[in-house]
Amino acid sequence: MIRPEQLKRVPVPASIPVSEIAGDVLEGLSRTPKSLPPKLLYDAEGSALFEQITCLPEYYPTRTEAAILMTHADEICSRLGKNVSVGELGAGTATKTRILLRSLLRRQFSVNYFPLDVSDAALKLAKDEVEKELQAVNVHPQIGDFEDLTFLELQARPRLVLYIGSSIGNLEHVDAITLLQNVAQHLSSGDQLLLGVDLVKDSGVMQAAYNDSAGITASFNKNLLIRINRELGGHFEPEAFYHVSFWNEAASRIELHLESARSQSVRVDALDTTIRFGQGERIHTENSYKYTLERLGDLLQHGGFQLEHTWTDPHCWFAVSLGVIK
Ligand code: AVJ
Repeated sequence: MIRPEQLKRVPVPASIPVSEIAGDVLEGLSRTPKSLPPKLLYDAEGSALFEQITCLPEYYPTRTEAAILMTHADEICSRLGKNVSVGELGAGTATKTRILLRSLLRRQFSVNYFPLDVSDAALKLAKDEVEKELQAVNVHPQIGDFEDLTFLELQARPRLVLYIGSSIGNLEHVDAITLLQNVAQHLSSGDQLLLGVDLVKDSGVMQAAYNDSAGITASFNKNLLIRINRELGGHFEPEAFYHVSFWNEAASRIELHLESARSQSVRVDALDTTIRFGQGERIHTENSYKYTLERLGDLLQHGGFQLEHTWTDPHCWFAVSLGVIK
């Protein structure tokens, strides 16, 4: 098992234009039940809090996936095409990616690596860290979201696309399939996808990971209110909301909510509106879908990839799957 402190970490700031969050916030808080898109959780402060989450003793996904990558990096690389170029969706600071790149460089002279992320700052760190350690990797940062994946076509074939870290767990099933189909559309026969997803397991283990005893996940969740206060002139009192997270068995997901401790009205200046909350009323802020191996196979297949191999940890808590375009 890898200790969290063995993984080198750097804070990841992210940014979304203000106008975009105004529309999302107004729409989400006008809805019944109230909800906000999970991407709003990842501003600079939220991304730094998520980096802290990844080091918590209760938060198993990051270190479990890193252990899978470390244990099987050579075998994973042996299943890749000859002389691949590497693209990565939501690369962040590329901490786990370096595990794979190290191993890849034992099989090919150099690697062209195209990390895509919304955060300029994260990409700069990714480029610095990767090029400092691995001189034979040429980093070509791509700033943007998953709407525009044309950069994949700039990559020399054969291509490997990384989508690790279980980020796909934030998406509804249809959206996850649509995203993979989108990726597949920019690829050619023989190109491959390495996908990391969190698996269904004992509900106590999953629930502890999203309700840590240090309260970091609660701060991460409430940071959304602080962000609205800062960027939209909101008047939320974070102490007047509880962090609520639970396992929704029927939907196979962990849900994060913010629950109003009392009935209250909150003014948001930039939206020129006042939002009313009943006592116990919740804002749904994030979903983290957990897969079974069977549903992971279906996801890849419906996304346009043929499953080649899946690697898991000894507890079968997390899975890393390799798929190929036929
Ligand atoms: C970044 C989506 C992979 O779902 O585990 C962690 C987000 N939220 N704790 C996850 C998250 C609260 C995380 N992902």
